[in-house]
Amino acid sequence: MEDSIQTVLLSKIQSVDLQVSVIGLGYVGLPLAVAFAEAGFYVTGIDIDAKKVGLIHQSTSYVEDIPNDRLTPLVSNQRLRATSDFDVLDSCDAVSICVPTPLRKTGAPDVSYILSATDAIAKHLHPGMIVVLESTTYPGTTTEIILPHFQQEASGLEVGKDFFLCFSPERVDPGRQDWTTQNTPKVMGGVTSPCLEMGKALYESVIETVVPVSSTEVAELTKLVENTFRAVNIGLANEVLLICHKLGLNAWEVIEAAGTKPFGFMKFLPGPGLGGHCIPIDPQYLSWKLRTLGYTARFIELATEINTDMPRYWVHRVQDHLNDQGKALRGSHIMMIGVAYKKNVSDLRESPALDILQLLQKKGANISYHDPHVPSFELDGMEMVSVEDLDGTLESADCVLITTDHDEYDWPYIHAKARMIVDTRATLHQEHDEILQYAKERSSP
Ligand code: SAJ
Repeated sequence: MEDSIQTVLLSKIQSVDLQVSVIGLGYVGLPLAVAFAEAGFYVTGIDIDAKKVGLIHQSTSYVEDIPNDRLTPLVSNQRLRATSDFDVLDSCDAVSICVPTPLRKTGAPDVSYILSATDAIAKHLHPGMIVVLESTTYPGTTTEIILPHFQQEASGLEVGKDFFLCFSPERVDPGRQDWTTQNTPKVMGGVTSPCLEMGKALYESVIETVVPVSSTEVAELTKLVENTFRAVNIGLANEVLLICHKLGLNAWEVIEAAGTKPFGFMKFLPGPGLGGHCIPIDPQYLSWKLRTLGYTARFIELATEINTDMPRYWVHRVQDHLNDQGKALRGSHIMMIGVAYKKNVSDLRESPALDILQLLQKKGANISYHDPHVPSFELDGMEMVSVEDLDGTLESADCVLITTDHDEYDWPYIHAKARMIVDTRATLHQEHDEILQYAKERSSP
């Protein structure tokens, strides 16, 4: 009797004789493609951006987590290739979708990239194919959007028998060295049990721990709960800052002291607001889905309100500091240290520093910035370039506003040089072990 499709697939996975494809070669897709290639699979990365395709062929990485020397051997021995041509899917056994899932201007999910990838795959869907969606999205996307499209375009194929469809959320934390694609546990849900079995077998050949769950909806919601947890707790940390401002206390000291509790507390710190293309966005996917079901996710709405308003809070702090010195914000020179959305990355997406910059400009301030990771950027038609002379600008600025605490900076030096500092990251605040040590010294008889 002819081997079943599942048996053939499992043996191809075990013998690392599978043609794997990854659609979307960004900060999630490229590391995943590299991980599959390093595990010995033949990987074809597909991206509509010809520039990315070209750079990969030159073994030139554009993703901070993947150095060029990890690409070179894979490209030269043809384990990893890249293309913009979706026809390669005809010869692929597995395809992972790692495309962006932004928000529309209305605040509703923009799943257009998932739809394009789904449409492209549907045209090449064939027996023995494993399809895994990794892009963060609302519960129901896999079974309500992808599956019906496949059933419509490839009606002769049965899910769980001829092809296998899963959801497995990405958990990449850009810039992180300790947790990588290979060693970060990966949640996996399948449309059917055979789907889960196939998806799990494929990913276990590359990722140390695959966590099976009972459905794609559970996997989709798991990711949103992870990031909503962060957004809500960052919102609480920001509200602690507002509370401490009212009480005349240092929020970082309070939170670091709370962080000395060895159980039952998880430290989050106040900041300039919520940046990145995940934490500010993903909870909106969940609250949008819940609104369609007539439910308001109040924690998400409240956290969004607090986090979104932080840039305005910090502009008022700059205004108050200048005012204390008899200076108006209008006409003052503000030097911003760091514009990326978080330390040690170059990503500007949703960066609160840009919101602060625009608010300050609207009030007539003259802005310059320095960021070693962002040599220049364009914002609403305005080109800005990182200043060359950091020292000189520190001394001449009416106020130095610290918005991104990159590790490269010598913070005591910057605090000493500046005439006035507003520090959204409390770059000189004591870490909790120092507070612990201080507490021990104070309490010793
Ligand atoms: N932030 C604070 N206070 C905090 C922590 C973060 O204000 O205590 C701010 C950051 O400055 C940044 C934003 O929140 O603007 C998001 O920070 P983040 O550390 O969550 O960074 P992301 O969005 O690059 O990465 C997150 C992952 N982060 C961590 O696990 C630490 C993780 O939640 C997801 O794997 C990833 O998004 C994703 O792709 O979903």
